[in-house]
Amino acid sequence: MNFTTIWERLLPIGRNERSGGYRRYSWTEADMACRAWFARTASSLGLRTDCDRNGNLWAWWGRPGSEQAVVTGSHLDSVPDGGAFDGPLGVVSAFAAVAELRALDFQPARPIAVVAFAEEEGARFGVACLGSRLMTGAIDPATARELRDGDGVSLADAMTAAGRNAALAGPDDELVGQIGALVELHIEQGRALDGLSAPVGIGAGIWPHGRWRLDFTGRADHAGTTRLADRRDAMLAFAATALSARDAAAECASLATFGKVVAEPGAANAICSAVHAWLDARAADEATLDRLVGRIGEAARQAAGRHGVLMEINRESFSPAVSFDPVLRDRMAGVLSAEGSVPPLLPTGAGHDAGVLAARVPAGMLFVRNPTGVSHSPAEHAELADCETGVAALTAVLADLAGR
Ligand code: HGY
Ligand code: MN
Ligand code: MN
Repeated sequence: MNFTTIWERLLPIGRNERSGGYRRYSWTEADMACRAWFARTASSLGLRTDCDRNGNLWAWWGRPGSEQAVVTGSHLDSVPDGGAFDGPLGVVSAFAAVAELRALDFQPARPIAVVAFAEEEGARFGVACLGSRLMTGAIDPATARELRDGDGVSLADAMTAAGRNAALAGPDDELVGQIGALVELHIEQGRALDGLSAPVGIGAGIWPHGRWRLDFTGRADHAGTTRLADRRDAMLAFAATALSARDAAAECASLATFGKVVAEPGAANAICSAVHAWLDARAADEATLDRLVGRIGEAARQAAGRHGVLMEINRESFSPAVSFDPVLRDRMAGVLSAEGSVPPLLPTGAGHDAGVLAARVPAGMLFVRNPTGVSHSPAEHAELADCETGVAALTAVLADLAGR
């Protein structure tokens, strides 16, 4: 069973024919189909599968808890109309690496586990890396259970509907204690490797980043009869804020994005009563991130004041800066250098479950070249040859970490 075989069985699941993007949101039909794929693939490799209290999927080679395990994997959920590789490349590569080791009759000295973390994108319930945060105690379970999707369905309801006992969701110290090291392989969400003509890189760290919800409350009115001077237009306050955010990001050498906006009531001939907008902000360090978000919040307050609109800003998700474990990082570099070229060290602005686990266990990342750098888009792509190089790199790293 090789990479392509495993990859092609997952590829059609949750893909939207019109956009060509993926709509794999946690605890939906597409997610359940992904979970079934995970179980079939694991079983065909002779691995024992488990779904933990937080909905994360595990496939075990060896008995959990017998020794500290070497864990590898990523996530299967997507952003709306995301690409095929963000997440799944890490899970498929993990299965392919295990298949390769078993074909070589490798005898691991400690358990190896393939993992697929739940709700990494936060596309349905708004908090990134929800499954790994719950597992590591990085989010309050009661808060998490009450997170709601766009239709008002809570995480607890969604898990219950999928046959899970949501009341159990929460820290899993026993499981975390069984992890000796975690390595997540992921498509690079950028073009550094392409610029360096390198197929594989090693993660150095992750920028601090977060999500803030901004609510602009104006006054609904008729688009065709309300004088401009009489309007309290939430849309104008939001629009001014979005433009200010771009300027603030440029001045702070950081990133700010409004990718999700909801206008109420959403009628072409009615002035908005409210606009709800989600800011994604990222910076090289937390002080800069604080400064960036502070400036955007101030710009929003001023814009709201100019338009007679109320404004509230609330943080919904935050990921502190991550530096991956230097011993694991250097050990992976040594293994890959022995196999050929010295892999570049890459910082990233993209969040990952490995970044959440890094607070509790030695964690590291391998990146696979993305020729265009495009991600969170149907256009996301990695060449098969680079994916196979990624599998070979992960196989060598697992053999080293789980070897005698
Ligand atoms: O948003 C991120 O950085 C990741 O894709 N969850
Ligand atoms: Mn992503
Ligand atoms: Mn990802």
